[in-house]
Amino acid sequence: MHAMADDPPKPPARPKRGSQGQTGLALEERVRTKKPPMYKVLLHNDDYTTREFVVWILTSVFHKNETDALAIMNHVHTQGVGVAGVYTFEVAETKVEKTLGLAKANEYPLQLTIEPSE
Ligand code: TYC
Repeated sequence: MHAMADDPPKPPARPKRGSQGQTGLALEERVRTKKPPMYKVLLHNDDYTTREFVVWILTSVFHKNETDALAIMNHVHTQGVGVAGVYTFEVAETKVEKTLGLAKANEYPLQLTIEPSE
């Protein structure tokens, strides 16, 4: 193609914008709008860990009240598995590590797993 002799000059390109419409904002100034992926910490039943220890884990590590802790423990005891909480991956990992450390220190075989939520 050949431009006409008197075609108007093109204006400068529009500034490229980010997903939030930002132009020159520093990374630190960008507003976090997207929710991070969330992960379920699953608690697994076994025949040796005491009910009392599981309730204590749920109150002290997972910050459940006594009523919720008892309900989760009973759910896991009868159904085999249950959700201790839903967190970002890093928080989920830390709670699993803390729980496994406490279980090992008390010689309980308590097991937990992490799985994506949704
Ligand atoms: N099944 C255990 C018992 O009868 C109690 C228990 C509940 C163990 C939940 C683990 O994640 C668990 N003592």
